[in-house]
Formats: sequence, C-alpha cells, structure tokens
Amino acid sequence: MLSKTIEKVLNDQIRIESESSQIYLAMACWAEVKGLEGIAGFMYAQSDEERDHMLKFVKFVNERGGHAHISDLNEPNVKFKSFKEMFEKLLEHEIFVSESINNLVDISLQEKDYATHNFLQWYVAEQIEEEAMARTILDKINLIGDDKGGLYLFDRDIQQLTISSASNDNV
Ligand code: OFO
Repeated sequence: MLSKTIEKVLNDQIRIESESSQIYLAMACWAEVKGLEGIAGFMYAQSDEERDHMLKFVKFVNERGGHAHISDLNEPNVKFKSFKEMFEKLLEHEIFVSESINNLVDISLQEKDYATHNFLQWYVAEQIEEEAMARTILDKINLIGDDKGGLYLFDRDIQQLTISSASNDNV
C-alpha cells in the first residue's frame, strides 16, 4: 500500500512523463514541417517512449492501492531557432527528469517504501541512457556546425539510431 506522500510524488511524476511526451511530440512536428524526417521520426519515437514511462507509473500506482491522477498539462514550446537548440532543450529536459527521479528515490528511502525504491531503479538506469544519448547527439551536431550536407547525413543517421534502438527494445 502506498503512503499518501508516495502516491502524491508518483502522481507528480506521471504528469512530468506526460509532459515529456508532449514536449517531444511538439519537437517531432517542428522537425517534420522543416523536412527533417529522420529527426522527426526520432522525436516521435521519444514521445512514444515517454508515454510508456508514464503508463508504467500509472499501472504501478493503481496496482499498489493508490489512484493514478491524470491531470491537465502545460503546453510545450513549439518553436526552435535551430535543430541544435532543440536537442539542447531535449538534454536540459532529460537532466530535469533525472533530478526528479533521483528526488523520488530519496523520498522512497525516507518513507521506507522499498517496493517503490526497487521500481524506480528502472527509471534511474533509463535516465542514464537517455542523457548519454542526448549528449552523443549534441556532440555530433557540434561537429556538423552549419554544414548543410552534414545536416542531411545527420538526419539520415538519426533514422538508423531510431530503428536500432526500437529493435533493441524488442529484444
Ligand atoms: Fe525521458 O524520461 Fe521518462 O523517465
């Protein structure tokens, strides 16, 4: 059974994961209308992943005697100066999510809720991966600079990254 404190903080995280999904959906739209299909595909996949993260929390809260709260959401930013700025925002956002997950881990220990603590370990590992991926992408973007040919190749390569990470998920 979840304590009221844990139920509240998990519900706050449900909102954060939902907003993450919306943020990446808005990024997918921005890239798609700019003709950057690879980047758009990557962002659509990220958006789906965040929805899965949200649903995992929802199921956990409901299964442990709480009630998952589905709230309204803040509207995401829909415009970016450049695709570089967009990926910088993605990294910033993932760092924010990692801090939020770490905070949940702290609270679960304070509350001596070891089941929730154990459940959160999946998110701790996921955040390490997501931050690392965002940093790798930004390194590549910095190498490309303003080179249009480089952007074309990057857009094609990121499509491969989306396909291979989707197939790893299915393993
Ligand atoms: Fe990108 O993070 Fe969810 O958890």
